[in-house]
Amino acid sequence: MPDLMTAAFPSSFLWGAATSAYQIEGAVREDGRTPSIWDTFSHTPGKTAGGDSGDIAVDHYHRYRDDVALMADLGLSAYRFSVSWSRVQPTGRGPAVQAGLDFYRRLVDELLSKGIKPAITLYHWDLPQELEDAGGWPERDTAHRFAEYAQIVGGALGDRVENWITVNEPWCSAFLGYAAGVHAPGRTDPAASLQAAHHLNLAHGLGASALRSVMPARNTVALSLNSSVVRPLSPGNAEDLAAVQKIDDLANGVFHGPILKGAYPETLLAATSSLTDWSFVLDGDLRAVNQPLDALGLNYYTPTLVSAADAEPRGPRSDGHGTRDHSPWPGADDVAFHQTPGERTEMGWTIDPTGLHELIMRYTEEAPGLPLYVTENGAAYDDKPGPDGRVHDPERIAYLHGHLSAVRRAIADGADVRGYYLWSLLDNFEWAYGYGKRFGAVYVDYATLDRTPKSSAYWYGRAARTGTLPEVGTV
Ligand code: PNW
Repeated sequence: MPDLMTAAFPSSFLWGAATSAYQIEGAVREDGRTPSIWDTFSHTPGKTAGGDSGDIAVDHYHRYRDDVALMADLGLSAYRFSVSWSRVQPTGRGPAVQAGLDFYRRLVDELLSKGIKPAITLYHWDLPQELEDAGGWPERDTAHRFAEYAQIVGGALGDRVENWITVNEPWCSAFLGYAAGVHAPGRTDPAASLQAAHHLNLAHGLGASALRSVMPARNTVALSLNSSVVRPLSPGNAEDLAAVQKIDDLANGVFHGPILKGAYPETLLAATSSLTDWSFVLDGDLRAVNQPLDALGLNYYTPTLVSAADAEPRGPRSDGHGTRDHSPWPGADDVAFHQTPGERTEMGWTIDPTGLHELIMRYTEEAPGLPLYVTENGAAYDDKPGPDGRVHDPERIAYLHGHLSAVRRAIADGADVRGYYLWSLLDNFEWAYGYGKRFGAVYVDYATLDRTPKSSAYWYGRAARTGTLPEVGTV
């Protein structure tokens, strides 16, 4: 029996990296692109650290060839990126802008020429501002507009891109964007955030149908969820277990309920009944949302630790999302969030690879036969070039080694995990945190925009080329 830690991954396993349009492209006013909600939000004083915006980001729009060459040099076999909706459809509706589509076609062709398999995310949080002005995600029509956009992009690139993801982390869009207000569009309306969540589900369903109507049948359609692993502070305490149920519904069930099972969890409907009667869920919606998926993407960073809120706090509290006045958890004021013990990354997120194993096994049980991808996993550290100009990031190597080992263990336990996309290829615009948090395997000098692969990039590249995990400390 080979040692599990050194045992090879399946030979077809995809070793990828991931990015998103607004976080890397820049060129926000070029070739007909119009503002998205993230342009508006980041230009609103006080919304992002240091007033940072994606105006220039890492200039990937102009440097995509170099970035693809970097991936090829490292030996990656897949790349997940997102399309900027307002580059393709500036008003969020109507005919496409050819220059916008051409950029993505050039990028895809560059990837294919280097043997790197592209995966397209259609929506990674950058709603065209015009659609927000018309009501945004709480407005039902936005889901129909998304389906139209999906059809345009699928029609243009479906002949050469096999793997498609409709929406990325709808939890962040709905609840950080419309309840907590820490992400664009910065609204703080709990009832509207639940409506937004439903319309994101509907967008996924209508978008998946639209994609399938224009693409070859061999292509796969998935979505990426930042499914939380929610754990009780005191596993023997019934009130803490009720808190777990509540947060699990709001983090996971609100999406995988309708998408995988065709219904919202009864416990979710009950827990939010004082905020909404869910009458925005119309006849036929659940059928549109609950259509067969070809794969599911899981994004995982850290577990969530909760208890019932009681008068005397038990230990340090955190909801993992920084301090905020408004909660991203509608109807869960009776839940307290705690810091999971253990070492943390620069985001303050506790490092716990067992959570990734748990998450994969959960979906292996709940959705038997559904292929899984880890569509994001990674860590932010305070990276700096050393005197030799190199960037050493042993903490990130340890993080990746731990989480990839968890993936390997899940595969050994019977999970059908087809690939892993490291977040992120490059240091980039980390949303409300601006450029202060570096998630890249490749370091970006923000003064010159020069790219320098960190030691983790070489470590990961070796894993990709050999299909096994190099020992930590060997690059
Ligand atoms: C994900 N949370 O964001 C996104 O898909 C990426 O664009 C992002 O850069 C990356 O993870 C790192 O943050 C998240 O508050 C943002 O739970 C916030 C949360 C989760 C994921």
